[in-house]
Amino acid sequence: MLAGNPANGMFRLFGDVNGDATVNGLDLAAFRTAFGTVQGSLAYLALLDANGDSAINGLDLTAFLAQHRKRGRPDRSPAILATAAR
Ligand SMILES: [Ca+2]
Ligand SMILES: [Ca+2]
Repeated sequence: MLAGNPANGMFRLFGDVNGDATVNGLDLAAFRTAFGTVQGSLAYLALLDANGDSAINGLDLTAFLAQHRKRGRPDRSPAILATAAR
């Protein structure tokens, strides 16, 4: 399996549930749904389990909030988009 990283475009920012390369309110809503679940629960999302302990809890919330409002792909930064629009 090919490992994800920014260079091959397969990198996903932690907390980016919907894959739009930004961690924002939409992802927070998904996090809230998964919060308090454990592996095996329908609402459990492994990609939100920051520390890999098979539970989505406060430790993962701390990691999620650290990512909030971050963008995952440098080529989508506003400065690059402004340059491309010229
Ligand atoms: Ca997102
Ligand atoms: Ca966890």
